[in-house]
Amino acid sequence: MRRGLLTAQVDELARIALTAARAAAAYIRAARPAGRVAAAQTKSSPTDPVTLIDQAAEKLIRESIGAERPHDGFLGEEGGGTAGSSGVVWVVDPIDGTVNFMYGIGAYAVSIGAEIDGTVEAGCIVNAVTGEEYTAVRGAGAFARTGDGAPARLAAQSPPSLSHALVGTGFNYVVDIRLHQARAVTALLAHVRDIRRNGSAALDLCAVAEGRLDAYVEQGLKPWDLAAGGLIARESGVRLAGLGADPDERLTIAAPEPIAEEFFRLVRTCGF
Ligand code: LIP
Repeated sequence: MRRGLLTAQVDELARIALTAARAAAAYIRAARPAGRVAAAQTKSSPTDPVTLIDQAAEKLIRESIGAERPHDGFLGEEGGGTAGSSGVVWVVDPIDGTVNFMYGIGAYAVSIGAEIDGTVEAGCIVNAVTGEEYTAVRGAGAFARTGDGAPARLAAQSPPSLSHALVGTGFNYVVDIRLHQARAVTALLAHVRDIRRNGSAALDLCAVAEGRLDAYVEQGLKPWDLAAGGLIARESGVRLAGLGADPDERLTIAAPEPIAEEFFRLVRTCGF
């Protein structure tokens, strides 16, 4: 239940998020040099990078949102958490797909979610390479916009059967966890069409929402990986779960009906 916020106020949060995400995506495009981008530092492992552009993009987002909503909380992948007093918390990944960004692989995005009392009420993801925009407000649907076109409503598509499902996934930056995940994905592969490891959880969830993937499974997602993409997927008709009812860092699984329940059962038996 939204804390006394009217629909118009949540729509305003969605507008603020998209304005900040567009500005950050434009900055990322302009700031990225040719060739490979160096890591400024690493986090969970030597292969978990942060670039100066990640950090600058998050600062830009924080300032853009803060200028309009100075009393909100903020949780960013690079800068950590800042408490607010309004009940609204912005959950931000300035570049989801940082390794893709470093290598110049065209799949990295700005992801911004607006959370109220622990529930994401509005969110947007902007592909920083193509400019594609994915937006959603809880209960009002999910939309995709390319170029100057009008936003088109997203309705997830289901494959004819689980054996025809193209499944997105990702692997952890910590090698022991990655090896465990590789064994689980090997077991999964025997039952689905194929997997795709695109390198951005946010864009993978958008891909399920728009039918470019049939399902998604990943472990280790942080709140900023999942906030906006989880809302966009749900609002397109995709079901999400974890080992239990809700997706979390332990496990995030996503698929549309009618394959969702069968896919969830399969994932939970493959050893994730
Ligand atoms: C990434 C995720 C991706 C996952 C990577 C990493 P980052 O986020 O979007 O799906 O497999 O390990 O967590 O680090 O680029 O913001």
